[in-house]
Amino acid sequence: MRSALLAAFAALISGCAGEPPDLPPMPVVPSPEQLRYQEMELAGFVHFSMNTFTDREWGFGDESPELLAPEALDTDQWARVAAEVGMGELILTAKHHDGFCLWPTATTSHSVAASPWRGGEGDVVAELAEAARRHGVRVGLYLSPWDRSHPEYGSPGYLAAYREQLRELLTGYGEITEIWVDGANGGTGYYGGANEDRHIDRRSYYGWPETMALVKSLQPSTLIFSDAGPDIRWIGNERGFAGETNWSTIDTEGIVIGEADTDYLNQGDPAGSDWVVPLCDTSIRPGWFYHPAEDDRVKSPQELVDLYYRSVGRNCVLLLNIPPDRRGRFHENDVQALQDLRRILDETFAVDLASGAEPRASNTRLGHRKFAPANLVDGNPDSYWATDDGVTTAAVEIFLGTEREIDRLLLQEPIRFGQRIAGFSVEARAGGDWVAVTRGTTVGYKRLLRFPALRADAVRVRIDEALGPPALSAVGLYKASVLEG
Ligand code: FUL
Repeated sequence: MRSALLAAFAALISGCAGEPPDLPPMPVVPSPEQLRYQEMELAGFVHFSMNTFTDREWGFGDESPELLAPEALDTDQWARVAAEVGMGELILTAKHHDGFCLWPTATTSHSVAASPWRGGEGDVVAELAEAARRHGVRVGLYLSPWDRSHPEYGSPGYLAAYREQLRELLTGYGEITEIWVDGANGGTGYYGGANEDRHIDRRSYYGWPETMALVKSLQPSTLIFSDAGPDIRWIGNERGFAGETNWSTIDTEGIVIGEADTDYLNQGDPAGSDWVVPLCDTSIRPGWFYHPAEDDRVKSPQELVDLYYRSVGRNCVLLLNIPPDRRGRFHENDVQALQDLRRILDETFAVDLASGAEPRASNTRLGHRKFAPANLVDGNPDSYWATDDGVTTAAVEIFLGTEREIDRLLLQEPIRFGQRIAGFSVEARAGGDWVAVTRGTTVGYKRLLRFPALRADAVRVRIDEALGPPALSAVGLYKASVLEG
């Protein structure tokens, strides 16, 4: 009875006072699927196909299906390792440039159905999809537009086959969260025995608007990756890092897949009219496919951690390629490096020294607790601090109560309302004096900054420039694991 009365009273108060509306969104914001994708942070790329067995990076298209002979394909190991490392999705090369299809397609005889592997009954896409779902990992597929095996590549007949391949993949394997459209295109190839050089007009040949509409009609929530989005964009290099300035917005109109301005993709565009999640792709080894000679050239855990800061820590998702070997398993060296990466990140980010600290802000929207700086350190990703309309510079201060050693700073914007911050600087109070620590431009979903360790009892983040009233959902302070090196 008493609690019912209290609840009624609380309802009355909040009805009178009125919870203020959320921060008005910027004109361009992410879709719920894009938000979910960005929050995933880490995904795994799986380059596995004919090239695994021929020791090549780009097959010509004349490889015999008999060459596909994994001794012990273990997609369960791929998915288990991905889940342990914190990857939310695995993207498989269902078809690379050589045209060999890892599923029994009706569009070409150049597929697993023509291979003696599993007696011609094999289906790598199905095996991966089942394993990934067992481990709570989502499934994306890479389907190369360039096809060096197909006799009709370059004419409309191939385009029909390519679309049919998409239809098979998006109707036969459950939920596919991403379709990956690569930019490499045209040139020499087998092309059904023609053995010639074929070039297509990248602007028109694939009829991308219709092809992408087909994907969406088959699975509306599938996200499409390409140089030009529409949902996820290439970061402009294959070394896996974003610009220090990185806007999630770009103008996709006019971008031709395979001919994009890589600097534009690397940094994004504050005036862009499309929200396109930036994705950093790179391989854990020099090549995308497995080569025995690269077993000792796996990136070190420290190199991977550095990549994490330069991708996830710069408002990107990191898509890290782990090429299965000829057994059909991730190699032990790769698995070790991934496990060490996870361990180091867990150690560095285990203790947020800002958690529960006392924050202050130069301005709080409407002076209301809904936008209070306490939201920066409450561990709740949905709560946020924001300023009043018309305010584009502000400062937040975090008082730790006692001096702590720090060398990492995390900032996050509540990007469901858009991306706003364009410039910020950071100071720390060390021995009673405020000293400059670091500065940056964009924040976005997540910004991580590294700086030499110092002892401080307070940190100030000044927002020096923003496209609208600035907002932050988190400020975190950490001392890096000694294993970061
Ligand atoms: C490139 C391709 O040519 C490589 O083989 C690889 O698949 C990489 C992810 O994209 O453009």
